[in-house]
Amino acid sequence: SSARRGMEAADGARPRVLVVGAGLAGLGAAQRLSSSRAFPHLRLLESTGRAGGRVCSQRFGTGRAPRGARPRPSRAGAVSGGVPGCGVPGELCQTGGQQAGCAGLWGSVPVAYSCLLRCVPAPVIERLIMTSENNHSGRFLTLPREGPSWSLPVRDQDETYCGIGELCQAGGRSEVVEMGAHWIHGPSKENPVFQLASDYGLLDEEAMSEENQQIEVGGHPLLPAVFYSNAGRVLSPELVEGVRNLFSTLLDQTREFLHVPQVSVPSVGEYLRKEIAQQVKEWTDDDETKWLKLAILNTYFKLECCVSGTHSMDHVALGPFGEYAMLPGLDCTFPGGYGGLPDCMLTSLPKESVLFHKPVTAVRWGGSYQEESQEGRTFPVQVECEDGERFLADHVIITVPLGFLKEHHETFIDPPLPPRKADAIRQLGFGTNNKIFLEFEQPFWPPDCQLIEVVWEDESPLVEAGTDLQASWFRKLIVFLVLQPPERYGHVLCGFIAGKESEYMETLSDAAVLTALTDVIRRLTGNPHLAPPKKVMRSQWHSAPYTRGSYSYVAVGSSGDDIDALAQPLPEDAPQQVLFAGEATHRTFYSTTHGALLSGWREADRLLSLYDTSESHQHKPRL
Ligand code: 6YU
Repeated sequence: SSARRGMEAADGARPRVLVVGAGLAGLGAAQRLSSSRAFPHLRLLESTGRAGGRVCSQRFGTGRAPRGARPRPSRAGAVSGGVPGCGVPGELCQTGGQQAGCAGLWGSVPVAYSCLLRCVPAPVIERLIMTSENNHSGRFLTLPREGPSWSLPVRDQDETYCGIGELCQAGGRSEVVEMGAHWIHGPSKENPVFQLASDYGLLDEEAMSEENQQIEVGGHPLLPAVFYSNAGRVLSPELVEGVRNLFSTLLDQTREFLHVPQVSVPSVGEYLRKEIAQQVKEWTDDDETKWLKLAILNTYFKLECCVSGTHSMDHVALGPFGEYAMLPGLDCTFPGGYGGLPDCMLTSLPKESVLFHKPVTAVRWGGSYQEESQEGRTFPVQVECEDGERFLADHVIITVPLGFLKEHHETFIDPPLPPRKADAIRQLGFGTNNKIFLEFEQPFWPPDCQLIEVVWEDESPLVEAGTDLQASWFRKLIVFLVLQPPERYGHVLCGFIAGKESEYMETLSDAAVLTALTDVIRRLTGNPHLAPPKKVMRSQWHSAPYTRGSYSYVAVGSSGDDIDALAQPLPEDAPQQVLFAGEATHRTFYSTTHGALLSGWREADRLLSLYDTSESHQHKPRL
């Protein structure tokens, strides 16, 4: 009809928007824009084959064969009990098991089990079924998608499904571990990642409890820890506690320089060392205790490097350090994997709008580009991908990591970025923090221990560290989380290692990493015969070509103004053509998932307000 043709013509005239990168920033921007009718022409271009970016859940370990589980033939599919009952016995369920009532209900949300072995809220699955091309193969319903593929439903009526297909063959199973983001930092009302994850039913009851949301821990949750030293002894908890209190008092002081016009030293590291040098003079302990206290302090320096994602705290600017904001709430994890969040966000987007394996190589702006097929209409932006495909648009939201921009911004954006923005990219910090997962047959740590910290007794923050990476890279790995609960994970440690040592570790083979860490653990335990870990897996964020590191920090020589400069769209006057989002563009929540998500929403809102259609503001994400 002519009315329909009219509507199509009106649609054709609507703005075209491209989003580059399907991490939380890109997904957040796309989700918000796609919930508005003002933006029917939305494309999300992602370089890799999956959504999530630095949110990346994978499976690891063989765990324990759960009681009562019989080895079963491998099955690519997964089970949905429909309602009620996802068919996965509570003890096997990734979402917290019976306690959370997973046999069919997640809180009040019916759940099904996906091929990724995650519990997925039923509304998401319904959408998947609606939006995907259904394909029945045997008893499994496979829903093909670009990116993660979903296999669903068909419950084995007469058997109790063990849910862990192929892994059951080995008599064990693997569990979800996080290669990237681990916690929701500050899970409480103001945290949009917490809110969205709660809406999707991805969190357990404890994380969502009011009590949990009110706990304030200043970014450093206390877990029952054991401190091992390289001399093969366990350090006295009293000694460690005293040193920890000293370090956290000093660290709190470093956040007080925000509005101080002139700071006496440029970096957090130098400030801490200056204060420690003062304090040492007043210590009345014997020499051995003094050295031990300094060695423990050195462990805390390395831990802080992991938190800030930097090689050395000497690289982290003192003045702006207090600008990073912390939200209340005891940090929590996703029982079924952090990746459930980007997966859910992805399913809310029109399928054809998301293109995987589409690395963008050039963003041209300020031009006048024309589609061959559509004469007359011109677009200011042209985006070119590695495979040569070009997309024209009115606006592009760039959400690639700062590490990628540092390496490519000179050729990636044309005309080049104004000097103020290019300087911000150069000056802000973007370092590496990696994880190394180790699975043991038997734990060497006590049953109630959730954190293992490593102290090298011959080190001190007041003495320059060695620089021979090959000989000593493993000394930078100073903390292991014990993945909880052991009934679910078996005996798996997650080590954190930051800085150049972490980047060096990425160049080694799995076998070399395993050998080096076996040696370290034998030294820590004083047991030269301790069995090596049976499995190792690690992240390699610095080598990842579309990330080039882990997360941003405000480096010496930069400030929060650089973050704002990075976030500034181009051109400065509306209508803006090139917009910037991503964790490194959030002035107070940089380096976090909630910073990333908020930055994506911020840029989507910028475009929404540009067109300011009353119909366009329906921010509630679609499940
Ligand atoms: C958090 C946590 N967490 C551990 C580790 C890492 C990170 N973070 P993305 O990179 O996700 O997306 C960009 C996409 O663009 C990506 O998919 C690319 O493939 C794509 N792309 C790139 N180039 C492209 C091209 N050319 N064309 C097309 N596509 C392209 N955050 O909240 N809790 O526990 C941790 C942790 C090992 C690596 C983390 C954590 C950081 C988050 O993961 C990260 O910020 C967001 O996921 C980024 O989303 P995005 O969309 O911006 O980019 C005082 C003070 C101290 C400050 N620090 C406090 C500590 C906070 C950090 N804590 C970290 C701790 C851990 C363990």
